Amino acid sequence: MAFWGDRARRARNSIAAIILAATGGPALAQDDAGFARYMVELRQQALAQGVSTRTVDAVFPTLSYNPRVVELDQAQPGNPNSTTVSMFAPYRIKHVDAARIGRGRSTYQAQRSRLARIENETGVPESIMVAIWGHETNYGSYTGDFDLLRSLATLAYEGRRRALFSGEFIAGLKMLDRGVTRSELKGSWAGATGNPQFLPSIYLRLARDGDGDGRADIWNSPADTLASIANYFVNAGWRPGQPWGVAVDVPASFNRSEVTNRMVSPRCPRVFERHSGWRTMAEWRALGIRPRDGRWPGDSVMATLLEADGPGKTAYLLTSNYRVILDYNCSNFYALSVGLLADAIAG
Ligand SMILES: [Ca+2]
Repeated sequence: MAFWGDRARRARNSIAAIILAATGGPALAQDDAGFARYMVELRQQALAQGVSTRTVDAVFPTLSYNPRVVELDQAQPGNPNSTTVSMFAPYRIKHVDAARIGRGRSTYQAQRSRLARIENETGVPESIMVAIWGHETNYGSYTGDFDLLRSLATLAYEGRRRALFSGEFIAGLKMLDRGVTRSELKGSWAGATGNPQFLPSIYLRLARDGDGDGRADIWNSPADTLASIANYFVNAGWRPGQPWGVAVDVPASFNRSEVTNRMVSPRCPRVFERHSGWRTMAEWRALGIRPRDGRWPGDSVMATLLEADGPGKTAYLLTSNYRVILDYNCSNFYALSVGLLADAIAG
């Protein structure tokens, strides 16, 4: 099936490339010959950036264009002209469900002493580490089976974000130089690998050895996985002792224009444009915002307001620690779900 499917697709792609070339459109020929030509260039880049000849010689002959990866990349949502604002509630029901909370609690119990030690060392809450693990790979039960280097080489060739993916491809080669095996280098179609779904550059920079055997094994070792997630959070600026945020009620009379955020974030602006400007918790209380479950960070803590399901529904006041979760994956639904799953696991 795959054979015939790929052949048909290659034929279509070639025709599309000819039409595009004839009409003066972008001539991004997505075929095997173009891929092979680009691999010559990428090989030179890898060597120039210090990857060993041994690794380069072992990997390049095995690489081929993966049309499935390009299909998945092009099916990504995120049309910049779209004005649809989705609601959080349906996402929450699907991602913070009883099964994921239950598995999170048993993971928490099973890793208890390890989690406590890492929290002591880093200040990153145990429940947040577990919730990230749960969200990324359902606690390691699904870490992806795409050949990472084939995916990254294909995405680099596709060219939509070539600088990003060629860099990640070369970082993947450096992982092999560090002793990671090719069979371990599996993951999502978009190049994330292991229990915490790190991109190769993140692995090189932030993965940690949590069990003392000298290697950061984010594929098989829970200790290394949790230590690596915590290290990511420390590096992204997690503030110990502060919650990610709290669920709140907003009064009917609330004047939203008073708290509008007029800054445009250079990083994922569509995620941040749904947030209000920053106020202290004391200021939010003075504006009539009330906690839903009694929890309330200190009065001087700064937070933004996010009405993820629109006015009249549960809203959230979000601290700078929420931004750290967004740093891991820049999506409000993702970050809210991680925070809520962490609370459910701890509670
Ligand atoms: Ca280890």
